[in-house]
Amino acid sequence: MTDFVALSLAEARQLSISILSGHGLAADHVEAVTETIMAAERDGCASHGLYRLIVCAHTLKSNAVARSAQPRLSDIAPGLVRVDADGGFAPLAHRLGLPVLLAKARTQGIAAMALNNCVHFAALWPDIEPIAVAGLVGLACTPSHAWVAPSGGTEPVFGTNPIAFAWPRSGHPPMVFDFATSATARGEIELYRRQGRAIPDNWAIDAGGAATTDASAALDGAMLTFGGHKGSALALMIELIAGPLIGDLTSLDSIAHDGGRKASPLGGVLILAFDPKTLLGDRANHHLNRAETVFAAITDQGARLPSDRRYAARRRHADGPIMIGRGLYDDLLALAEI
Ligand code: NDP
Ligand code: PYC
Repeated sequence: MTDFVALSLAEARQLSISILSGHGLAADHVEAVTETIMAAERDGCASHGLYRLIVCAHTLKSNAVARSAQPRLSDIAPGLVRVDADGGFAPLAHRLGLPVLLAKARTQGIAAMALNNCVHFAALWPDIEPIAVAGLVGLACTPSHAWVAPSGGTEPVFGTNPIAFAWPRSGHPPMVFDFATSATARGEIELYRRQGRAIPDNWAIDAGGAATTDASAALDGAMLTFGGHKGSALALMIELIAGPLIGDLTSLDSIAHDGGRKASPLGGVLILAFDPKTLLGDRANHHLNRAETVFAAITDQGARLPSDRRYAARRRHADGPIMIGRGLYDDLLALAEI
């Protein structure tokens, strides 16, 4: 049975700050990365919560991220903003660009932000939930490293390429979904490996191309897309629109750039924002309310909306501790003492 350690959010935050600062990350990045990791831990996203500190520390030790990167914003068109992250972790670049993206979407109805040259180690929903909190609709995607075989193939081409979507709701937190286009996130398989657990046999193939339930063999082989050719096509789209379309790396480019260091991926993120008020004028609220009919038709039959589990975890952690496995806690303490 796993032994758990209870941490307050303040203790967990301090652990993150100690680890990231101790690995030489500049203070403004430490703060932004910590906020992203804490949001995931608070919302019960284990693969991208405190566990990510191990990944970020490894990325820092591998010199695969710029420790003092200075993101630069370019206002390239009425509906387009670009932020060059300068090879740093993505959250600070996102923070710089988000207000400009929102302002552009409000005047143009639709706007896009390209985050370029960034190390994206995180869950994607924190990038777009604030768009829906501001009353707009958000969509984001990013390639990663070539770990995933296309449907019908056996060699990795795609990243785990997440896609996230956020919809504003009156009187409720936004409806947000966010998932990898692989059968699961790579971080999830890494957690199975840490816990010595077998993975489902439809997540990955081993290096010889055979289905495997061994997490290590899966990580050394090729992950599979979700939904066969459908997930494969979505993964391909993400390679294209958050890679070449915004002048950034594909997952094949990113893993080649990594050169075996096994650090977090380098590349771009494409974020779109739509403003219902600009698109629909006085009819915006009427049409947004029509979405509520769809949500009710889902929940009234006992199904749940994406993000409901996350918000429940957020409420639980508002006045209670987070629980992390003893093994992870010990590994994090060791990293904090470096
Ligand atoms: P999952 O397969 O667990 O899917 C998660 C999404 O599906 C969430 O929006 C979740 O909502 C929703 N969901 C799950 N079960 C249900 C259900 N029964 N009914 C309705 N909705 C449901 O996630 P993945 O393993 O694919 O991805 C995990 C994370 O990894 C994501 O946050 C993703 O961004 C991140 N990632 C990041 C990458 C990067 O390059 N930066 C690469 C790949 C993944 P809820 O949260 O409420 O459960
Ligand atoms: O879990 O697949 C993943 C992932 C890649 C980059 C960040 N997370």
